[in-house]
Amino acid sequence: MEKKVHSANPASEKLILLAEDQKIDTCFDRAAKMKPCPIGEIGACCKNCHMGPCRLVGKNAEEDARGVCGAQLPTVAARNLLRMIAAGTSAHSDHARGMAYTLLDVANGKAKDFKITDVRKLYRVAGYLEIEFEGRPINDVARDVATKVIEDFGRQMGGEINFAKRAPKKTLERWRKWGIVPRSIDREVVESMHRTNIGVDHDADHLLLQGLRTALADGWGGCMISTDITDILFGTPTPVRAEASYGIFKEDEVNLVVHGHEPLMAEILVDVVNEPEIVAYAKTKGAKGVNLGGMCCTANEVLMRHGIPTAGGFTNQELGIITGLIDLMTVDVQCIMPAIVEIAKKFHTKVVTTSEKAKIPGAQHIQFDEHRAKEVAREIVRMAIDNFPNRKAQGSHISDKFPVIGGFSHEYIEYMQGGTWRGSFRPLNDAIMAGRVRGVVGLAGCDNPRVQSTGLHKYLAIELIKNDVLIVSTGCGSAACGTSGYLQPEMALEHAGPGLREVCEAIGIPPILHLGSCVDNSRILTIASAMAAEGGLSDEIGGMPAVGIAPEWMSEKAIAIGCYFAASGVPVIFGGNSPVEASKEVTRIMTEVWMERFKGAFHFEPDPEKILALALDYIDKAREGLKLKKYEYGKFGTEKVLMDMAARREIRGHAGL
Ligand code: NFS
Repeated sequence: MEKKVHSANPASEKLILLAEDQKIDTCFDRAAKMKPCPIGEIGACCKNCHMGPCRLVGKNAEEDARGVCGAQLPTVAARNLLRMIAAGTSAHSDHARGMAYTLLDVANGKAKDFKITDVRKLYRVAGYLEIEFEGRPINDVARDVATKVIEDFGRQMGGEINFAKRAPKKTLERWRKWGIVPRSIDREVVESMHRTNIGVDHDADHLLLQGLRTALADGWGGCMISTDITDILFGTPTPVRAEASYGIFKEDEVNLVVHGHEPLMAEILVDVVNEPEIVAYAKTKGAKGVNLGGMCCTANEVLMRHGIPTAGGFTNQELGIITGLIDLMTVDVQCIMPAIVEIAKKFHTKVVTTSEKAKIPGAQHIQFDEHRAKEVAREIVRMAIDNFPNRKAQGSHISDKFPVIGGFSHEYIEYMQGGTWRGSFRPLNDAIMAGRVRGVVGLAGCDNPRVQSTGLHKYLAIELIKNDVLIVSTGCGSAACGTSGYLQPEMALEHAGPGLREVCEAIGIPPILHLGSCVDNSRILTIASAMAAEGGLSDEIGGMPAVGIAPEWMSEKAIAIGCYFAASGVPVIFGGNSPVEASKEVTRIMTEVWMERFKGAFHFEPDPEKILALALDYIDKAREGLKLKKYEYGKFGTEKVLMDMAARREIRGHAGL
């Protein structure tokens, strides 16, 4: 029998085999041993009260099966999904709340180690919020911005979240028509938990509409607030060189890894690791310095702004430790496997939890506090340095790594298409209209040990760009592309179809644009809104030749993201089995009914080839709906999207392409 390949990343596979040899348990072993519960997996298990858990199974379950209270499958599957959306929304949004509080502290002079880095972005956001900024002190504007977005968490008496009006007018009108404009983030999460309590809301469609309202509070609330404030505090990303995969760890330096999601401490560490006293201290322990690396979405945050290298996404966290080269790993919140503590014990690695919200038995806890950020960061770096001499000649010092170009904020993509004053989405819209670019896909979400990890991302990334589809990627989608070498513009251009390649070379962008962390999926919403405003395509997000794909999703956050894209008008395709498969009615609502109402849909499809076919079909149908030129490989109109040579050279030089 052919041996199962666990990961599409050869470096990961080497580490998995090494772990097997040394009897080190990883998520890949656990995924093989722990089969998913077949009832819970398809959404047919209700455990919302203690008369159950009730299993709604059997022949004709949709019609016949009932829980003790009488709940039927559509209710149960819809409630389960709504709880996933609420959990995902709360995660992103709690992260955003921390960012908003930090901005307020900075404005009030209470977080002295942070500053407002991007005043232009502050003004842009102030503009969205209708806050006066001309001629006012920066801190006053920042205070007003922070205060106004903080209202979005707890507004009580109806109303709408502030950034809903950043959506195209027609999109917003659809939301209003169906009553899904979020009132406030916390309120939607609380109401979702209330409605799914025993004996409250039993109408699947009604529950799912609340799901969309909650998801919109995530996308146009939590995620967008987080992206914007992170840009204000730490700078809006511009193209930057970095590296990806395990080869980023250095033999002769202290390797400190930041893992999790919140960028606050990681940003401070970027400065602290290069302080002369720190470097001198590292030398006293025999290291040349301190090498900062990232994991998961914290990695994406600091890669986008500083070129800090990434060891990869979700499934790389245990494997990174097995290299034996990580002296200390800090973790804050989300997507952190508690198993890393067990693996770390087999090596010399120290795991340090830093969030007041998250502790792991066996890990050391050092509370991060933004009011004394540098002090805490220095304590952690010194701890990493002190651990360097304990490194053993153990583990597998893998040297594979790939160059990466990241840092594509929506502002920069706009700038690339016409410069500071003429920035627009005209060239991209024109290229889509002419059929050079067939459409756009957002490739996002987790990587997953239940499939050949990162393999689905890799397959889809290459096939899509071959088919002239521009990819915007985030989170572990970006990590999967980065650790495969696909975020090197030359490599991606080599695979891209002729139309896409021509456009990318003309504008000076690669075919796969790394947009940032998972909360930065909000940048895709902003890009889609800008494309609608630009004209020539759809005048709302719905109807665009655009699709969202999360082929290896596993997190509840991914479900919230999928739903906010669907509600915004984007057809979404997730890999793996459907968590609502038990109910045909719920599946119908999420595909057909949402398409009619919002021009978005949510599919689950485990077969990657079918995901590709479905995505291309959606794109082609959208092109047809917009009466655009039929896409034909290698054949496109003669419209020029090109700028003059000087402009091209300037932009490409800036991007380092
Ligand atoms: Ni988003 Fe998936 Fe986690 Fe980031 Fe990665 S697993 S849902 S991409 S690190 S949040």
